[in-house]
Amino acid sequence: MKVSAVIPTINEEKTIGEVIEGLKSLGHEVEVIVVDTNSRDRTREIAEEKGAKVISEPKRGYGVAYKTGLDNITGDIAVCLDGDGTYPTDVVGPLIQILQMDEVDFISCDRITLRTAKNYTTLHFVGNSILTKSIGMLFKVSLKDSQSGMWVFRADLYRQMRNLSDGMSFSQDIKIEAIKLGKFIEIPIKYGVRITKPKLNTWRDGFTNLFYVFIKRVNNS
Ligand SMILES: Nc1nc2c(ncn2[C@@H]2O[C@H](COP(=O)(O)OP(=O)(O)OP(=O)(O)O)[C@@H](O)[C@H]2O)c(=O)[nH]1
Ligand SMILES: [Mg+2]
Repeated sequence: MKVSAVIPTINEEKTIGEVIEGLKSLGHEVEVIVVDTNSRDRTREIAEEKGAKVISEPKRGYGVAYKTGLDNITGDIAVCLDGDGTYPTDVVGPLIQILQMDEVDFISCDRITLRTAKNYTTLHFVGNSILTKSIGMLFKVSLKDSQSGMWVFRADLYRQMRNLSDGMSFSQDIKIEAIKLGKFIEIPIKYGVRITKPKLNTWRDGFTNLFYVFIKRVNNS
């Protein structure tokens, strides 16, 4: 069984090395693919030094980067997470075990259950709750964290997914598709504090994601 990790990056030189090291020390055969969009720092060089394959994706978009990365994986199990060091790599091994044992197809890591005021601001919590509840109502699903950016899943499931956004709303779309196509669960994880500048724009991306919840609902009907 082979594991493929995909990490989208823009200027993550401070943290990308530790994320790759964490994934490489899991004890599985792990292919790490970093999809980089025009970083002006040493992200690409560091990723290569740490043994990742770097794909340059000049077109901006979190979803664009993930589609490019996931189209290139060769493993049976995909692991996706940020390059900013906020998601824990040490839980990936157990998550893979759960995926194998329980015949689960898609695990999304939930940051809300164990959130603290420090790692998840009230503003983000309120925005996330509005999005998560809207998705819950429109798709009749029960979710804790619709915006989590860490997932472990069967690569085959991804190949069946349709209508995934190019922007930040890729994150909610991939969960909606996974719930539709397979056995989906959420597992609480401890989220870290971002030490560098986020690419996410809270208000712009919050409203855009809400808009795309409705677009997804129309596309799925
Ligand atoms: N290749 C690529 N990577 C991106 C793009 N936008 C964001 N990223 C990366 O995707 C990951 C998620 O972006 P973040 O800025 O951390 O967004 P977030 O996790 O929702 O928000 P924070 O809470 O601020 O961390 C990071 O590793 C970014 O570097 C993009 O357009 N292209
Ligand atoms: Mg992040």
